[in-house]
Parts: sequence; C-alpha cells; structure tokens
Amino acid sequence: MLELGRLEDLPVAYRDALTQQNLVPLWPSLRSVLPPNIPQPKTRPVHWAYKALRPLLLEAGELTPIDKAERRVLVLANPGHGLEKMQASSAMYLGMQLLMPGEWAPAHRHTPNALRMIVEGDGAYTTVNGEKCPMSRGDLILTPTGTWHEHGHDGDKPVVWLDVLDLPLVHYLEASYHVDRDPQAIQPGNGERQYCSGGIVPTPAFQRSDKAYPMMRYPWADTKAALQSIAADQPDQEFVQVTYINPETGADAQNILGFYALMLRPRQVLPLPVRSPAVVMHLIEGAAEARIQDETFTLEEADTCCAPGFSTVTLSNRSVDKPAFFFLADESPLHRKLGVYETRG
Ligand code: 1HN
Repeated sequence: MLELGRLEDLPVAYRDALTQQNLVPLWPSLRSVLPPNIPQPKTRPVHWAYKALRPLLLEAGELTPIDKAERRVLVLANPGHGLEKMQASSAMYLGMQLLMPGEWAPAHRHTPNALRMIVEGDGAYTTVNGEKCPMSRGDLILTPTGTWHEHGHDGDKPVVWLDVLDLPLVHYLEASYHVDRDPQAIQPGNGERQYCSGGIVPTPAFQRSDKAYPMMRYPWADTKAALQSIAADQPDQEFVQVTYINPETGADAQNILGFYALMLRPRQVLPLPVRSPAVVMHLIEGAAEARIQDETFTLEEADTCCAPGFSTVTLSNRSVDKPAFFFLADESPLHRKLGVYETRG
C-alpha cells in the first residue's frame, strides 16, 4: 500500500493558505476515512450492568422532578464515541428511563424513531397516536418518527424501560427536532389485538391498514410463546429468533433500526455471523455471557451490551436448565437500504 504524504510534510504557509480558503488536502486523511479492508469503528464493546445503573436511576428520581427532566433518562453512552455524544453506536442511542408512580412525561413528537423495551414495573403506559399501550416487562412499544407519544403511570412502584432511538443518525443528518402538544385523547382499541396471532385476525372488525406503522405494541408474552414454540418445533435449529415486523408488509418494524428477540437453549453457545451493522443486546430473562472481540461480559437480567459492526460476537447461556431470552437491536435495515450491508465469514 502506498505511503501517503502527511500534513506536516507541507509548508506551514501553504497549509495556512489552504485554511484561509476553506480547503483541505485529502491525502493526509485518506487512510483514516478509507482504512484498508475493514472499518475502524469508534464504537467499542461496552456492558451496562443493570445492578449498577438502577440505584443511580432511582436517585435521579429523587434529585430531579419529572417536570425538570421531561424525560428522566440515564443515557447508555459508548466511551468510544465520547460520553457527551450520547451514542451507543454510530446510529443507535440507548437510555434507561424512569417514571415514578403518578408521574407524567408530556406529549411530543420528533423526527428520530424511538422504541421502548420495558425493563421493570407495571402500571405505566405510553399513549402513541391516541392508542394507550400498557407497559410490562419485555413488551416492545414503537414510537416511530412523527408519532405523538407521552408516558403516564397509574401503578405504585417505579417503572423503568430501555429507550432505543436512531437519534445519532438523524441528528448527524441535521434532521432532528421535536414538537410539543397537549395530552392526547385516548382512542378505544389496541392495535396488537387487530393482529392477534400469526395467521388469524378478528372478524368482521379487522381491516387491512395502509398506515406506515399499523402496530405499536408487541407484548412479551406473545413473543416469548413464539420463541418457545419455534424451539420445540425445531429442536436442531441454531437460531431461535424472531424479527419484529410491520404485520401488513412483512418489512422491519421501523425504517432505520431492526429489532429481534432471540432465545438461547440451556447451555447453548451461539456465534453470531460477523456483519457490518452494530448490534445491541439486552437480556430479558436468564443468565448469559457475551463475548465481543476479546472482551467477555457476564450478563444478568436487564443487562445491556453493545458490539461494533464487523466484530465477532458469541452469546452463551450460562444456565444448564433454563432458556435465556434476549432483545436485540441493530442497524441492519439502514445498512441494507444504503447498500453497505455485509457479512464476513
Ligand atoms: C424521547 O422522546 C423519549 O419520549 C426518550 O420517552 C428518550 C431521547 C432523545 C430524544 C427524545 C421519550 C429520548 C427522547
């Protein structure tokens, strides 16, 4: 490979003259924007232990009232990007959000797509475009780009959820903004009941929908049952995994990030394919281990970790008699749409 000239090789007066004209020589920086053979991600393998973050999140509940926070969130930031960037990866933002009994996080909409994976507590809900979506452990609630959403809590214990947004990408595109509004009127009916189970729909009420986002809530009980039935039906199948999709089109549930639930059988060790998009793994149930490049993280329930694109990832179930259930989020819809999706193997 050619050894390219460095910035310091150029006379200072020449460099200053370039700067004056808003000009930059490419060759000193060419290798850093186009490294040989494989990207050099800033995203690092990181593990956020729920046991460590939970007390800090609850302390935020005492330190900062909801009306001083709007959204009371501790961001799971990847030090590879700099903590102040609030990024888990190049396109993914992660945060743990706390809502205390009786609190309300006001209605707004914004351009980044968001998703909630409920971590603990009962009795809270997100209202998305007028649909009240109850929150329980493992439920997934979409608030796609432009949808009105607000959170309320009628229960008696703290509720915590994991927010996953494509905020870093949308912000990078200089397309990120939000709009506030008054509380929404709640409309009757729950979208997920319209798509009550694969292959059947309620009649005569069911109507095909041409909404971009026809289903907002994916109850964990249904997802877990689907994984267990796949595992029972296909005892030799390595990947016991489902993708959260738009039930009308079969496409990914959102445009930029992809969402999946994965079951590891007792003692299973599962190497993931090496792929270009970064991936986030959140352990919903069980005891697991994630080996990412040369780092090994012991995962307990509600722990979250992230792996850069092009990294080797192996997930293991530490239990000899119970399955482990993961929620995964990745950047593959984005990579596929942009034509940069790759597997290496
Ligand atoms: C947001 O709207 C929520 O609605 C949570 O709960 C986290 C992080 C950045 C920008 C908007 C929410 C967010 C957010």
